[in-house]
Amino acid sequence: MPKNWKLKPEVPKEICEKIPEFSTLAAQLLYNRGLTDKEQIQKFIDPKYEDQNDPHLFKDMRKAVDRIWTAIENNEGICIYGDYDADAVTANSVVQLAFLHLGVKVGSYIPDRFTEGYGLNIQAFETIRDQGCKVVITVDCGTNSTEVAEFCNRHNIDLIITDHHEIIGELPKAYALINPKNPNDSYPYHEITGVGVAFKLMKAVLGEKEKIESFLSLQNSSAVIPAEEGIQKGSMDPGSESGMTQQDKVAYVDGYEKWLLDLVAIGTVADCHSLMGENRILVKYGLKVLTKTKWVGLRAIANVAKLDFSQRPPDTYTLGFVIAPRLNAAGRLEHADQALHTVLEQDPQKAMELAQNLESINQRRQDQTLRIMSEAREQAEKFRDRKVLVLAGEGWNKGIVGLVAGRLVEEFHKPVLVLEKGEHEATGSARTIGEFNVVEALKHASEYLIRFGGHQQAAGLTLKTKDLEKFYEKILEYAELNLQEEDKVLELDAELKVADLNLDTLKLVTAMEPFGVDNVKPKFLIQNTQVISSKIVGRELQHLQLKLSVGGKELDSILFSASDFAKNLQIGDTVDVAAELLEDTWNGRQKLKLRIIDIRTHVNI
Ligand SMILES: [Mn+2]
Repeated sequence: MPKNWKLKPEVPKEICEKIPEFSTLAAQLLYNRGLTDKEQIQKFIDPKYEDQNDPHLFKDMRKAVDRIWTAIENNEGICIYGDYDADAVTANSVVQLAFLHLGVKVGSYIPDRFTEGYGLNIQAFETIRDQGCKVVITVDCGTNSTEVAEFCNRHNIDLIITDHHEIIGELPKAYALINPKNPNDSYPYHEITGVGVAFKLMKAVLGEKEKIESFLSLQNSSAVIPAEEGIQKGSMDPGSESGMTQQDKVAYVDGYEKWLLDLVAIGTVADCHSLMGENRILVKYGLKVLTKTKWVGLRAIANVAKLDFSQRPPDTYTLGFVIAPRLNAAGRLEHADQALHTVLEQDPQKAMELAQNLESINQRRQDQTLRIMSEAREQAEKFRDRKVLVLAGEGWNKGIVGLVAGRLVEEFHKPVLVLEKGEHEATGSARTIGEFNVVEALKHASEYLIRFGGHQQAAGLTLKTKDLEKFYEKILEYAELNLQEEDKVLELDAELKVADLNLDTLKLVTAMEPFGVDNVKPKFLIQNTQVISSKIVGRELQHLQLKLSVGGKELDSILFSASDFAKNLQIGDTVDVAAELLEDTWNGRQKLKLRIIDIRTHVNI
C-alpha cells in the first residue's frame, strides 16, 4: 500500500533565532521532538545522570526504604514478586543484585503465565507466607491487586508495590505503593517503566550511607554474612545458588547502583515507553554500562547472540530486538525463572549453558510466532473493513499472541487484539495505534471481561470464549466513536539537499541517540535523485542496493524488503527517497550511506 509522505511542520523562525548556535536543520530535528528552548535542548543533547528525579519524590519511598532496612537489619524474609516479561525480569534482577551487593539473600516468585497468569495471586502469597516472608516487594505488577493487598494485611506481610501500570479501580491497601500513575503521587515523570521504578527503590535503599556502614560494621564483627538464611524451601525460587555468593564485599560504594543501569535500559526499551525525559538518561547511561557489564549472565546472553560490544557498541535495537526477546522467550514458552537465573548466574560456564538454553527457547518462539502470524493474518483479511481486529484461534500460545498483535498493527494499521481461544476462556493481548487508548476500549467492554489491565498502548485481557462475538461488537461500538481512521502517513523530519549530505549531518543524527519511542531515528526526504546502478541482493533476493546521484554527488544506499516497483527501477530513472542516514566504513574511511525506507517516482511537493 503506497504511503502518504508528509514533511513535519517547518520550525518557526523565532525558534531558530533563539538558538543561533544550531543549524536550521538541527533546530528542525529538535523542534520535531518538542525541544525549543536552550535548557531542554541541553538536557537532551547532554543528559546528566544527576538530572534524574530523586526517588524520594515518590510519596511512599521513605516508608518503603525504612521498612526494607528494618527487614535487612532484623534478617527478616524478603521476597521479590515479579511478572514474566523482560521489563519485570530485569526489574527482578535489579532488586536482587542490589540486595546481593549488601550480602542479603532474598527470595523470588514469578507466577507461571500458563497456570497462574499475570499479577499477584492469593495461592502464591500463601506459599510466600508459609515460607515466613515478612516483606514482599513487587516489580512491574501489583497495582490492581486489592485482594492480595488485603490478604497481606491479614497475614502480617508488608507489601511494597513497585509498578507502573494504570490504576483501574480502587487503590490497593498496601504498605507502600510506588507507582508514577498513582493519581495521589506527585512523581513528576510518568513514562518510567517497571524496571525504572524498581531501580528508583533500590537506588534509595543503596543511598542510605549510614545504614550500610553500621550494617557493615555488624557484619564484620561477626565476620559472616547471613546469606544462608534466605527462603529456600517449597515452590519458592531461592534464586541461583552461585548468584548468591559473596562476590562483592559489603561496603558503602557511592554510585554502585549505576552498575544496574544496563538492566534498566533493557527493560525500559523492551517495554516500549518514551525515550524522552528521564528514560533517556537511564537508557543512555545503561547502554554505556552494558558495554562493560558486571553481570556474567548478561554477558553470556550477548555472547550466544553473537554480540561483540568491543566491535560494535550496543544500541536500542540491540536491547529491544536482540536481548529482550531472549529474556521474554522463557516466559512466553516455559517459565521466566529461566531468564532470571541466566541474568543472575555468576559462573561463566553455567551462564553460557543457561544462555544457550534461552537461545533455543527463543528459536522455538520464532517458529511459533510465524505459524500464528499466518493463521491470524488469514482471519484478519476477513475483517479488513472493520475498525478494530479481534482475532482468536485455538492453540495460539497466549505467550505469543501479544507479539503477533504488535506485528499485525503494523500491517493493517489499526488496533489489533489477538487471543488464544480455550474451551472456556479466551486470553490475549491488545495493541493499538496512535492515540486510541486500549485500556479505555476494554473498560467500555468490561461487562464481558473476566480480567484486564495494561497501558494506553498495550493491554492484556481474559473473557469467556462464548462472549467473544458480543465483546467484539462492544469494542467496535467504542471504536466507532473514538477511533479516527487516518491514512498511513510516513512522516519525514526534513528535506536534505545535496549540501546536507555529509558526515556532519550524520554526526548530528548520532548525537540524538538513543532512538526509540518519542525519539525515532530521523527520516529524511531526498528529492530528485538519479539511479546510477541497481543490484538485487539477499538470500531470497529481497533487498536492493542502489547507487544514487544527488546533484552530482554519488551515494550508496540499501533498501530492505524492496517492492517490485523498486526492483524494476532502471538506470537513469529519477526518484524521490525517504531515508535514514547510515555510517558506512570502507577501507577505514567513514562514508555516508542511506537506508531507504520508501521510494517513488519524482513528484513535486
Ligand atoms: Mn512493564
